[in-house]
Amino acid sequence: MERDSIIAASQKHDIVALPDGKLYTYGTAGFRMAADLLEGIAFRVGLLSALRSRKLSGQAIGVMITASHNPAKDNGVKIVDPMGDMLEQEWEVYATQLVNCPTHEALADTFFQLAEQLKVDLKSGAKVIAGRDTRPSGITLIQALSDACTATKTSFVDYKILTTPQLHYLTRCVNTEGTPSSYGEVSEVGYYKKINSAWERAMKNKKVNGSLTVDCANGVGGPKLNELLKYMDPSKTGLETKVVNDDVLKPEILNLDCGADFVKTRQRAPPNPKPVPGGRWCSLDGDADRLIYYWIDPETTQFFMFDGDRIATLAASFIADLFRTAGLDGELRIGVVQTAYANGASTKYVEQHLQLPVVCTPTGVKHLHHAACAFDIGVYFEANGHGTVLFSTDAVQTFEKKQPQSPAQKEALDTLRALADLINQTVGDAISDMLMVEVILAHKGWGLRDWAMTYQDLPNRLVRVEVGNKDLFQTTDAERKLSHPLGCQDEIDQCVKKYTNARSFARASGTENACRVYAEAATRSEADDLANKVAHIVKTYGGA
Ligand code: G16
Repeated sequence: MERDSIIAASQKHDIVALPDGKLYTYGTAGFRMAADLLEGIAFRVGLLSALRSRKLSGQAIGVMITASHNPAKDNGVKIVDPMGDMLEQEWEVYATQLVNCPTHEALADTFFQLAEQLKVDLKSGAKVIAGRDTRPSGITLIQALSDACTATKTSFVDYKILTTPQLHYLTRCVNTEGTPSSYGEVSEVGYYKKINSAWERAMKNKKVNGSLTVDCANGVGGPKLNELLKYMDPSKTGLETKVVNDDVLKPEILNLDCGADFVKTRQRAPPNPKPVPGGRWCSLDGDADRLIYYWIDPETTQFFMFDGDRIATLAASFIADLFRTAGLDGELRIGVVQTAYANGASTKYVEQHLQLPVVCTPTGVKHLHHAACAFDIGVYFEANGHGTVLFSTDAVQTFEKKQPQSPAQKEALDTLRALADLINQTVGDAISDMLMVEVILAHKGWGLRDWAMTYQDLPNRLVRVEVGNKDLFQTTDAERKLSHPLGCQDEIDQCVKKYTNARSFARASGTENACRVYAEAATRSEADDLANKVAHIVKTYGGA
């Protein structure tokens, strides 16, 4: 591998220096910012992936180009480890080191230094696979990534346009192909076939009640869901799906007034198409890894949102029921992983009603995924709809070995096995999560009204606050408290005390140039008022 080739390739993909000597950081979901800053970063991420693949004996590393819920002008680069989970956190530091090298020469030197420090054999083979969402800027970023692979003699496969979870799926498939733990056929078609077959097994003898309208945020989820639907036979399961907001030919309307982030933060349905009261609706985000359901009560016209907390409680209670029916309770441990954004009522419901343990981690699926692995069945969802259910190898083997003693036990075991295949085990996947929700509602014979009645959310508000310098805000206690700027947390605490059953916290976003403030309280007006007061405190401490 030649130093000169790396320098020459890097010269085609300059890095843009940030003002005031600021450094790029690997955020909640990789490097994410205005797309025109990302070309050099994508090249450098390619170098990092070439090192990581070699360090892991040539296993393929995935790179996803997406800015998910962010506006169309943004983009992002995110690295996926061989089993489809997020890049190991220790390596985020090396990624940051490479990305912040001031010159092409310094970059090449750092690349070789890292190889030495990490004992990477540069003569061995390496592989990177990549995918991108529908943002036009993705094309240039893929080219930069590909050039880094060529310069480091790393094999590169471009899977072109994919949802983020599809790229995670493919990464795991590539690395397990031909082994006993093969995750599936290494192709997009393989993904559709696997999901559809698991869906039909999970829905055996069950029928969906009523049609489902899916808002795809005008992102990659639209064409990919339409593709999956070609493999699905509605006559077998009764699932009639209407796909809306699936226009990917106008990049500027991506995530605009639609999608899961819109519904969650505005706490209302997208204006177009206007939801019909009583109908079952859901929204995906721009790269189809988040899911939010919603429903308008035809009697009261009240809007109900079923966010990540609701999906987690639905899944945990259903799986716990299946365990009891299958005679597995006591044998396997189910746990729920949430973040500080989880509604207090959902945490109480899981702990007190479902009698299951809850773990709280910082924001970012990388943290939740890790914590969920500690359980036999780890249900993890962020309130924003990003999450999945992880089945450990032990759990899957237990389902396989268990001899059913009755038809009911057999059905429960068959459903558990099907769910383990239906639910994407690599990362939150809105399409697979949506089918999981449909399976559960069909098995329970529930409409959305029944789901809404499981517990009552505490009124809450999420506010985005633009500040002079978001990096001033540092957190502790799984982001529930600020350690810096000094004095800010005390002011928030004093403020929270004035409201009933209230809670509030602030943190810097890892995907946007802003802080986020969350507040919940006994009434709508108290939650709104508290959120605004805390937002004001944050603004005051946030620098000019
Ligand atoms: C990403 C992460 C999520 C996180 C969200 C917001 O989602 O994958 O885990 O909750 O960003 O993060 P932050 O509050 O730090 O901006 P997505 O859907 O944008 O990839």
